Amino acid sequence: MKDSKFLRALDLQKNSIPPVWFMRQAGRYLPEYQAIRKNYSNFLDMCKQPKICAELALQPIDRYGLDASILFSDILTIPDALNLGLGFYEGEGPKFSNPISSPQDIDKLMPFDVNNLDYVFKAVEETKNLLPKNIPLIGFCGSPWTLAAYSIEGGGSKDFNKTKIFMKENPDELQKFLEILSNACYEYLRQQVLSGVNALQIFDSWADLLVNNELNRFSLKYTQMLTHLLKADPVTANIPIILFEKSPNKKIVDILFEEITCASLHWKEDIKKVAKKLKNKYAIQGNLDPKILLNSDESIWDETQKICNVMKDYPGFIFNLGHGITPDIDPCKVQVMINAIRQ
Ligand code: 1CP
Repeated sequence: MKDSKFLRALDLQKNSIPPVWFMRQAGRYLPEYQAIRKNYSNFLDMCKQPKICAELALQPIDRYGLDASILFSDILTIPDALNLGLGFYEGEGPKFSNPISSPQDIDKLMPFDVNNLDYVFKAVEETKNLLPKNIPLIGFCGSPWTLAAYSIEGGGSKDFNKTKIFMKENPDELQKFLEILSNACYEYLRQQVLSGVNALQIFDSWADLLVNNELNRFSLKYTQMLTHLLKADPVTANIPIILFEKSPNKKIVDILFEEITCASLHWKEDIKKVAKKLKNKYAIQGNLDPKILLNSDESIWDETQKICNVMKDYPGFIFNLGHGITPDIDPCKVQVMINAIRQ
């Protein structure tokens, strides 16, 4: 794909106008998404319809002319494929009917079969068919740690207390589970690449639950196991990898490792400081605080331009939010941000 500003940035090249896409760009803040979503009581049933997923992935591309598309799916498809029984029902987040409650549950897990996620790979193919030829598609997965946290907790949570207790009481079994998840993520991403994705993003959305050496021991070690597998495989070796760590207790510059192409910065990171350390080594994606999109147009314009100005000479900059967009954002405010980037 020759004409992609996004892929050029991942190749550490400068673009006169930075490419832009944003985390959770398809989803609940868009009325066109809600119009389709209302036909499904369980969100996962919608994710299992490849043609619908393709249509949803295209919605923000059609509306805003973004420079990259992200597969419409969810990170929790892997624990669902391990038979943990995922459902998303009215007014609730994700819930597992069969969570990991004890070390025995890990021993009893059925082997991961990537074919159970065929609906995702079909969604990749359908999305590629609809996308303009110069717009790349990003595939993704959750980090092994983040997937383990949801699997043990049985769904979303403010504090993930069950997970923290499980980690303290059963660290060896947890590591066994993390290894299973690392291999599953590898097979999952490999198949996404075979189906047509052009880049990969790993979401470590619960990195901030881990303190001190726990971050290395339970998260980064397994993300790295995953990226080693990807780099050792000729199918995936040359696919750029973007890493998002949500507000880890360490700075991103102290966490990154060789296999990563691009750091997706959380909004709490100081992009100017990070850019100084990462220049010519890693691409950077980020990092407007999504809450800024609740402010006045002037404020959105100023904050967006601030980031663009800091990054204007950085080889490999991709404009993004510092975490996913939230359902309370007015889609018109997103347009203000995009205009400020492209002005
Ligand atoms: O009710 C609804 O309409 C479902 C809302 C929704 C959507 C639109 C969920 C449930 N998932 C998604 C799609 C999704 N999820 C995408 C593709 C859309 C896009 O980005 O354009 C992606 C990339 C994700 C990734 C995802 N899912 C993450 C990582 C990113 C992040 O925000 O940190 C996480 C943590 C999830 C879990 C999840 N799925 C859905 C919800 C509400 C949640 C969060 C649960 C929680 O912790 O409370």
